[in-house]
Amino acid sequence: MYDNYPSFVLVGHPNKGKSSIVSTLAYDDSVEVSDIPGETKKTKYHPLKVGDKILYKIYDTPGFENAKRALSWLEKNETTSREHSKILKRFVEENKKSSEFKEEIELLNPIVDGGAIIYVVDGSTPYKEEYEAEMRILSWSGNPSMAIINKIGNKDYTNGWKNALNQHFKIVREFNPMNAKLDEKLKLLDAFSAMNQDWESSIDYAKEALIHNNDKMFYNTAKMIEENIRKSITYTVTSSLIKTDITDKDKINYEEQYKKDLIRFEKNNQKNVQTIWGHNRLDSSMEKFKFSDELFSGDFSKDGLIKKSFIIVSSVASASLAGATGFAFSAPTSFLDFGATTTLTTTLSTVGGAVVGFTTSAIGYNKFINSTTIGKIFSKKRFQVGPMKNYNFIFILSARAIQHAVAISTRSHAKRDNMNLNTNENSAENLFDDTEKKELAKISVNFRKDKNIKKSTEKYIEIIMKKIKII
Ligand SMILES: Nc1nc2c(ncn2[C@@H]2O[C@H](COP(=O)(O)OP(=O)(O)OP(=O)(O)O)[C@@H](O)[C@H]2O)c(=O)[nH]1
Ligand SMILES: [Mg+2]
Repeated sequence: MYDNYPSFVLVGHPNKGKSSIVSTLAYDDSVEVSDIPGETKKTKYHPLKVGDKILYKIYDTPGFENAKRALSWLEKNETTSREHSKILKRFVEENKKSSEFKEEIELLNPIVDGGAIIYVVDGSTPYKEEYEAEMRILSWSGNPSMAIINKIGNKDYTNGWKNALNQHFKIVREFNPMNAKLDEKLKLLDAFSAMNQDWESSIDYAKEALIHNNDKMFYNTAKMIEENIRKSITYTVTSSLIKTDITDKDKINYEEQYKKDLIRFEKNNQKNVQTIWGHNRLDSSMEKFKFSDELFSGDFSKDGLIKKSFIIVSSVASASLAGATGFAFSAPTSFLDFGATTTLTTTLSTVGGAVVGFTTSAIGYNKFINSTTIGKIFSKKRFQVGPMKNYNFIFILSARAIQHAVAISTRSHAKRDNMNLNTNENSAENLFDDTEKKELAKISVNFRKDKNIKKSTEKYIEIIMKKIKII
């Protein structure tokens, strides 16, 4: 049945971390994990696939419920030990419909089909004789097998367990699904492959695929962060209506819109990064980005490169003569520094006769070009919030994205709690060295000016990769 790929079946007592181990090995946070014993009711498998090719399957099974009685059934029907695997098959066949051995049948199904046994125990609770029946039942299959000691609590009974497990299993390994890094997962796969030489090439290939996949996830994360940073740095909110007067209320609304959008972009980016890492169910939160003065008053530079005052709002306006020259020029725009408040400026664009009003940001970011013929009205106003001109913005946004990405990429898929990240805005100060700060400041300008985008993007991704790929 399992012709060219191995199947590994995680079995054991209820509540010992079988599903947690499956979760972390399969990079899947949808596996049912719970502190209530008996959470897993049905056997489920998780294939590791590269393209369409299955490299191995991992089975998550319910814990034993009636091991002692199941063993008596087997012993009652025992003929010779050579017949053990046949009798185990018969046990599964004949008790399929019984409610007494529901869990046993579920967990033995993939084993009688030839799956390798991975027996999971908790090293923080002592070995007791009741486990003996489970191990003996498993040995009746004659299948390749090994044991994993997962230390759930703080107490340590590992040595006692080792003594007992060594009687039944040639391979005994310690593994903690809550904090196992890639390296430890690869080592566990080596142990899997040691159960049967025929699986070596399949497992080697799987290991390579996991390493490759891991690199790819880091790259995709950095790319995702880059896209969001670029979008955020260049983002503007522009009034859609040209009015003669913009009230203070309007100004606040545009400003609020701008802030809300940036926060939304960041949240979306975090969701995307979580998806890259297979944390699809994770409910994460991060302290909100604060658009405070203090945040932007920090000086991140050694040589004044970044020491510039903060502008959240750039005034935008342009006047242009409609006609032969088209949008011949854009009027010089003043940049106003607002240390404390974010303010909107209004600008006037008047040209006698027919007026074409359009906006463009003075720093050359020309994405927003909107022309409206207004007829004979002489003066009209347009409002724009953004793009963020403060140099600190790229550091702070990047540091937040890095903090989140590291938390996600190191998070075990076995965890089921929410993730709440507290932020320390000053961490941006220490996260980057001087060279990186200069590079980031340059990248920030390039992004805003829509200049050297390819090179800036590559450089930015390189810096982010260096910061997130810490394992
Ligand atoms: N701290 C800690 N908790 C763990 C560890 N492994 C499992 N747990 C917790 O132990 C509980 C049981 O884990 P599961 O993975 O659901 O156990 P199971 O063996 O699949 O349980 P059943 O499906 O009920 O047989 C869950 O609350 C897990 O979060 C560990 O290594 N450390
Ligand atoms: Mg389970």
